[in-house]
Amino acid sequence: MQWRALVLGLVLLRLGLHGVLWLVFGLGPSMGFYQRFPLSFGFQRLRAPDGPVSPALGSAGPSGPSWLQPPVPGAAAGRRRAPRRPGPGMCGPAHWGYVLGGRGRGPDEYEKRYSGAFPPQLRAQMRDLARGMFVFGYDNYMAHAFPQDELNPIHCRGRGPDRGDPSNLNINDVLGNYSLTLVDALDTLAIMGNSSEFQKAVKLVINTVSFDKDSTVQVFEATIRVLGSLLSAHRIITDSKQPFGDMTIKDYDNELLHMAHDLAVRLLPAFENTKTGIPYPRVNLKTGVPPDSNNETCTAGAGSLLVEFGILSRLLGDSTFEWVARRAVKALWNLRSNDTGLLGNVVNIQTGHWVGKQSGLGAGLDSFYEYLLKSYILFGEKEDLEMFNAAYRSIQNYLRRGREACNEGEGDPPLYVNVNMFSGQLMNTWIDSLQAFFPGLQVLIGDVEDAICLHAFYYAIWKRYGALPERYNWQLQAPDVLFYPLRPELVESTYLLYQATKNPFYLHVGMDILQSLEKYTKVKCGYATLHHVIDKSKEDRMESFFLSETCKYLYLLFDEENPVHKSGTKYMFTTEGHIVSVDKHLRESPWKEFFSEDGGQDQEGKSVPRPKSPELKVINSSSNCNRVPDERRYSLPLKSIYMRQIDQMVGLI
Ligand code: DMJ
Repeated sequence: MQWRALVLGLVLLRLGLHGVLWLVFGLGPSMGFYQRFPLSFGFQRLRAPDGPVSPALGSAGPSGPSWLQPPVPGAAAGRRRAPRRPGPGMCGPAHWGYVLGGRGRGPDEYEKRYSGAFPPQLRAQMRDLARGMFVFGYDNYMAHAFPQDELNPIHCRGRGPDRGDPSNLNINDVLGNYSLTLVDALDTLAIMGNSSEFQKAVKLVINTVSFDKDSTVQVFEATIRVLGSLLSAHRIITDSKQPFGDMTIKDYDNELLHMAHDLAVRLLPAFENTKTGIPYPRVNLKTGVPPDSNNETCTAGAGSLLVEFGILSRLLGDSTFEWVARRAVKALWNLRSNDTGLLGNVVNIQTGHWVGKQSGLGAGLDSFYEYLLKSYILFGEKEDLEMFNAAYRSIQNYLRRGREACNEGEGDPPLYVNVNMFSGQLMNTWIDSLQAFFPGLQVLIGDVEDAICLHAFYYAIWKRYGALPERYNWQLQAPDVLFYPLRPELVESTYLLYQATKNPFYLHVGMDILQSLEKYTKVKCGYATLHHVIDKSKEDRMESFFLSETCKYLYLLFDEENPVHKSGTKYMFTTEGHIVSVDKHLRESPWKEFFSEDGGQDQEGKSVPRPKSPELKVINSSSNCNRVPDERRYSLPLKSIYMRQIDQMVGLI
């Protein structure tokens, strides 16, 4: 009989508790005890102080985040107006602070952690840590890997193209047997003020690197990592002001520019025999486009060549390179959806048919957007800006989900999702780590508010794993693809946001990133790719962008006095992080009238012949642009309740 008494007691207790909850919280019996207990105060629909139910933080709500829903028509246009203030009927930040377990009066944990000053000694310490990181990777590459392309940092060996397996594109697209890591690292040496090593490295490149190689590489990778670096180093050497110290090379005879020219000529076959003008994705540096070449290319790969090709053309006075790169951009642009204005991520270069209809900001499209804006900044061609502005509008209309303003209002924080380019409908629920570059681009166009929010989302993911997983599923709050190959994108955005806001928050972010790189990726001879961001197992690979971008942006973040910010020259970063000064000479294009308005085809769809190449002619650079200092200060760039919200949405707290 004892067990019956026990059961009866439990039933009575449950009914009693149910009754108390019903009375105290006004929960109707129909909601069901088991359904609603334990009560989730933070993530269901909240009751606003004055009555009506307001949609609040939706991430753990029954239907998931509001990012699953299509954007409200016209919301993007509204976002460009002044941020909305919470009205009387809205669930304002103060209320959320309470609901989310705000820590009462006084500064909460976010304010305590991030709002304090970042002492100059600590900044210097972090700058030295970033420099040490670069030096450790670079010295080990030189000791164990040079003249091969990459360093295997765990086994202290070099790595070149995978000749045994030509289909190993992960390796062969990038490694051309041309001392990639050394070439890619050149301007980082200059930015860090290491003139002796810069001079030594340039001479090594001139004396030992050749592009006459039987290597089939991706046109995009060879362009951004090698061509871009050669051009950047050439400009540093020939800059009459020498802001980084003495980076001149005795008897320099434009060798790096000649090498850039040689490489670009070897890439040109990719632009031939294509019906659309969109280039083949790969070429063999000796023999041109391989006979079995793939006709499909990603949009970013084909459409982000204009910065490097344009600089080369303008330095040489030879329109060829800019012409083919611009023709590719326009051909892609003309294939955008009539309805949404969006582009897909993979296209057939002969038919112009979209093979990949996903439109997003990450892999396959990222640098396409970046180079529309950066080409305009560098060359001043209005059509580039017009394309960028139109693309940005479509992105806001179809990709952006979440609340209207970053730092005001209610609902989920803004996030940019992947959609079908024709319908604008959500295609999946992941974002990738490449997309973390986008806040940096938003800084360049002055959309700092939105940049702050998106950056905070990526930083929250970083805090959770000590790295960025290649793909993160925001619905499952878990990584979809687990590796982290030392990518720079989050650091890049952190650096640019720091430059725009001067808010010490971004120094804290940089310190966090530096420390986790040291902790999780440092190995015997360098820094290793994380194979798995959760168990922190590693792969024996250090990609060249670790030295050319990740270390560079970290160093610049903490090096307040660096000539990149202080010299009076305006610098722009290529997509591989190479600096180019924004120079009036690059804005002169004597061949403009030769360019076809609609891309590289005539009425019958035949390729328009390229203009002839004049003789090699060097236009020296000197800049006269002045930086406008940005004096804005914030207490926290993103209000702490929103930081907490984001941390909760990635399952961090
Ligand atoms: C770099 O090679 C470039 O930044 C490129 O645009 C894409 N991302 C890689 C590094 O992640």
